[in-house]
Amino acid sequence: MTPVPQTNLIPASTPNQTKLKLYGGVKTRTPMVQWYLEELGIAYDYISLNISAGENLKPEYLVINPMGKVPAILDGNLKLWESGAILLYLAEKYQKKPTLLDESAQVT
Ligand SMILES: N[C@@H](CCC(=O)N[C@@H](CS)C(=O)NCC(=O)O)C(=O)O
Repeated sequence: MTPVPQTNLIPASTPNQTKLKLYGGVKTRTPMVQWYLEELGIAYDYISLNISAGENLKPEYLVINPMGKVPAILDGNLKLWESGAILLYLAEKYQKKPTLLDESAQVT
């Protein structure tokens, strides 16, 4: 997937009309989330931050994740970080999470 340019980290258009945005970087935990998005077949834009250059600590990214870490997603108005939380959110949103507690415990 081709990364989109860094200039506008938050899309100018109405968030609800935009594709999910995945913010990540090389040699990070981003591929876990990217893999799951691909598995689910969800359209998304990948914004690759240069962690070595400190792009994750710039104010425009801290609006997405005040902790300055990747991965993070912007889904509509929702800003979410922590790879595990993102995976659970996606599983619940796309109804891939088991409803039975004992089954759910196997994947969480
Ligand atoms: N527990 C977090 C860890 C996030 C994290 O530490 N990300 C690293 C890359 S894997 C990061 O953003 N490092 C950049 C920095 O600390 O400046 C998760 O699973 O998402």
